[in-house]
Amino acid sequence: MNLRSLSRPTDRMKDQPEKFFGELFSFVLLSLAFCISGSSSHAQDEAETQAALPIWMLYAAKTVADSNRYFDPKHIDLVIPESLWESAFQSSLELAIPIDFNNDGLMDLLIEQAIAWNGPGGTVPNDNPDLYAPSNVIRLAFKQVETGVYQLATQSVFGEDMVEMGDLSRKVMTADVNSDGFVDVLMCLHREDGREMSYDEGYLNWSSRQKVILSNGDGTYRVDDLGGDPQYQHGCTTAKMQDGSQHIIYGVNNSSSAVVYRYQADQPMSVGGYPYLGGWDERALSPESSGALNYSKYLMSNITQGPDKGVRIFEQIDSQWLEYGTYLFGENRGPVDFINQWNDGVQQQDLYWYDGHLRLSFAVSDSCEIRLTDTESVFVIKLDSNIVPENYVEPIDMDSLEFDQIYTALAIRNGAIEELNLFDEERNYPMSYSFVCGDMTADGYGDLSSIQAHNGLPVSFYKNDGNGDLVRVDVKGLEVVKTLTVLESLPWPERVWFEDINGDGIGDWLQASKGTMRINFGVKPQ
Ligand SMILES: [Ca+2]
Ligand SMILES: [Ca+2]
Ligand SMILES: [Ca+2]
Ligand SMILES: [Ca+2]
Repeated sequence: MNLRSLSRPTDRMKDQPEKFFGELFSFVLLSLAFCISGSSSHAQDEAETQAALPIWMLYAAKTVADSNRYFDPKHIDLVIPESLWESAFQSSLELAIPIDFNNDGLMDLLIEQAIAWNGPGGTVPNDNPDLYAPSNVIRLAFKQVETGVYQLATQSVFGEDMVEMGDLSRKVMTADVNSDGFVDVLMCLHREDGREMSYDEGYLNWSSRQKVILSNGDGTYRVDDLGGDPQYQHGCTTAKMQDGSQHIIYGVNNSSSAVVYRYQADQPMSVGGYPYLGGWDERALSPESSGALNYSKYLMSNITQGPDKGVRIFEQIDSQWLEYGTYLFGENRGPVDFINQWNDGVQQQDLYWYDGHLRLSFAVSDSCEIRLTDTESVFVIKLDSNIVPENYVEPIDMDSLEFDQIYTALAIRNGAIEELNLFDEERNYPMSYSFVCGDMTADGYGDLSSIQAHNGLPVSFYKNDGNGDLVRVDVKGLEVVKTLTVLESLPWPERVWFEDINGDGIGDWLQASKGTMRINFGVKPQ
C-alpha cells in the first residue's frame, strides 16, 4: 500500500497545535454562532472570495440565465475566520455527516473539522510521550431547527462544546448499533495526520482506538470506546446480522480474525469467531431489497496479503460469514525494482497489468455500495495505481509516474461475482481521489458523485437511471466551482462534493475551503 500518498505530510507544519487550540476553539464557536444563520448570501461573501467574483454572484447570474437550475441560491456558510489560518493553516472540513439526532424528521449535521494537521511527527522528531493523545480534530453538532436553518447544538447533544474523540475519520457510516431507534455513527479512526510519525524510524503508531458516537436513547449522544487495543483502521464497517444484532467490524491485517463488537444492554461486547479480514477496506452490503431481506447478506474485504489484488466476499448464513468467493483485478507480472523519495535505496514491488497499463502500487483503495435496482445493491470499488510506461527501466522512479484511479463495480449474480461496467465515461471525466455513494435524486436508487479537489475539474455525478446503469450527468452549478478563499500555497484540501445533507433526497453541493463549508441546497431538477 502506498500509505504515504494518503497521509499528505508537509514540511510546512511547524507549530505545536496545543499553542493555539484553546484560542482557536473560542473563535470557531464565535464565528459559527454568527455565520450559521440559514440566511441568503450575504456581504461576507465578498471578503471571503477576495479577488474572485463572489460565488453567489456567479451562481445568481447563472440561475437567472438558466431556469433549469439545480440549486437554491440560498445557502449557509460555516466559517472559521481567516485570521486563524496563520496558525491553523491546515484547517479543513473533513466530513459533513447527515444524522437526525432527535428523530424529529429534520436531518441534522455532525461536522468533523481538522483544525490542524500538525504535531510532533512530520519533519521534526516524535517527542510526544502520549502516543494516543487526542488529535486536533473536533466534531460539532448542528441541529436543523427549521427547513434550511441550522444551529450549533454540540452542547445540547453531547453535553460539551466540542466532541474530542481523537483522530481523523478515514470512513464514516451510520447505523443504529445499540437498537434504540436513534442512529449512531461509526468512524474508522486513523492517525495519518503527521502527529505520530517519525520519518527517521518509519511510520510509527498509526493505530487508533475503536470508538463510536452512540445515542443515549433520548436524543443526546456520547462517545463510546469499544474497549479494544488501538489498531490501524483504514476501514471498518457495520453489518446487520440475521440474529437481529448489528456488528461493528474492524479487519486486522496481521491477525487471523477480525475484531468485532455488538451492543448488548447498551454495553459493547466482543464478538468472536470472525474470519480474517484484511483491514484496509471492509463493507457489508445492504439487503437485496428492503422487503426481501432485513440483514446484510454479503461482506466484502480487501485482499491485503499475498500476490493477488482484489476482494474476498463472504455470505451470511445463520449469522455466520462463510466465504463466497474472491474477485481479482489485474495480472501479476512479478517484482520490479523501484525508488521513491520516501525511502533510501532500491525497493521491490510486484508489477501488475490491468486496464491496458502496467501498474505499481496497485491496490483496492476504497469502496462504497449503491442500490442499483429494486432487487440489487452492488459494491463500487476504487483501484489506485501508478502507471508504468511499457519501456520502463529499473529501478523505476515511482515519483515520476502518473497516479491513476479507476472506478468499477462488483455484483453478485447467478452464483458468481461479476464486474460491471458502470462508469464508461470515467476515463474522460476522472473522479479524483474520493467519492460519495447515496441517493441524490430522491428516486430510491443509489447515485455516485466525486469529492473533488479544487483543481479545475468538475465534480463527477453519476445518476442511476433505474434500469441498472449509471449515467454521467452535468449538474448545473457544479461547473463553476471556485475556491471560496484563495490560498495558492495550499491547494489541498480545498474541495467540493455532492451529497444529500438535509435529507430531502436531493443532492446538495458542498464547498469546503480552509475553515469554511458552504452548503448549497439542491432543488428538484425542473
Ligand atoms: Ca433532527
Ligand atoms: Ca442507536
Ligand atoms: Ca437516485
Ligand atoms: Ca438535499
